[in-house]
Amino acid sequence: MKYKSMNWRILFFISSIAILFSSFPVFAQNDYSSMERHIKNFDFNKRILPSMPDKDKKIRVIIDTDAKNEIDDQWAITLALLSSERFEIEGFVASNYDHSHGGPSGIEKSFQEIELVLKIAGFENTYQVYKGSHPMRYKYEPSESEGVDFIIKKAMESSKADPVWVVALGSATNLASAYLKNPQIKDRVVFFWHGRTKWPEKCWNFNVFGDRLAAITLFHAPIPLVLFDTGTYLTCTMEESEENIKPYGEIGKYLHEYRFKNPWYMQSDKGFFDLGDIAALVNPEIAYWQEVSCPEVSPDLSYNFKGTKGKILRCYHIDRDKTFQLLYDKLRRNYSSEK
Ligand SMILES: [Ca+2]
Repeated sequence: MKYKSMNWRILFFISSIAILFSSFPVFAQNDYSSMERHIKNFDFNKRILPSMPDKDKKIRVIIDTDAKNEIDDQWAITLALLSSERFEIEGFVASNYDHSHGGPSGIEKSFQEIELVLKIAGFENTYQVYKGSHPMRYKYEPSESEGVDFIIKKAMESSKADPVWVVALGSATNLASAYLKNPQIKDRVVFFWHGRTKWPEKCWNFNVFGDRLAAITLFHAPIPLVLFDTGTYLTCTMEESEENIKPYGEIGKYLHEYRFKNPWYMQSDKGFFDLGDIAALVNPEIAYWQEVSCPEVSPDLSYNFKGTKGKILRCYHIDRDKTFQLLYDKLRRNYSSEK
């Protein structure tokens, strides 16, 4: 009887210890520390340097966009939708953005805007749209969301020979988080990110400010990266969009008339930055590319070229007229009968 009572006490003691440990994030901390070691100890000579596939080759893309941020993402999404000869679109992820009408509600607004553009352009219920994550809290901790899980899922279905291209037109949160949650994706993806930074001085742009930790992760982790780093001059006058955008379908009308929502959107020096990313992907021949040493990014966002992070591909210029012409031609071809 005495022994039986002792056994129960021992069992109770062991159970209590197990419960105590399971209530602390011991393993999460180990994951966090091992991720830091994993990145710091990686041989960056082995970082995959992406190359742009010939324009005749089809590529699978996920489009990650802060669609409601301002005005250019809607134009970019439309060009992507009308480029089925180039893109097999796997789906969309709505990303965060941080200004007065975004912040905590930015992801939901981006999600609604993607759905709206798909509907107006005639692609309702054609593609999956997922909500992305709020900005990261810590350097090596992924910010979780269904959008991040979708990127991981599609990446793990892909291969080194046929990677999925994750095209990010907003902050880098979902890309960085997908990598941090499952580093195995690095051999199965190409991350194509709209940086438009102050190269070679500073990693300085609205998309960087939206999630600095995520932006820095794209440079510091062994991810195949294309940095779209140009496009400020991708401007379009009201007269030009009235002639070449507005007449073509409901979507053309929407894209043009959206400009009336804000005096800034109507200005002739307003850039349609993200249109450049999609145009460069549709036809890499209208853009200019360079293989560059990947810099480290300091906490003050200055670039430091130490030769420690391998190489990335950088788009440093794109032809303005050819960029817009791609969209104009496709709108005309697809919606002329609705004129
Ligand atoms: Ca954007």
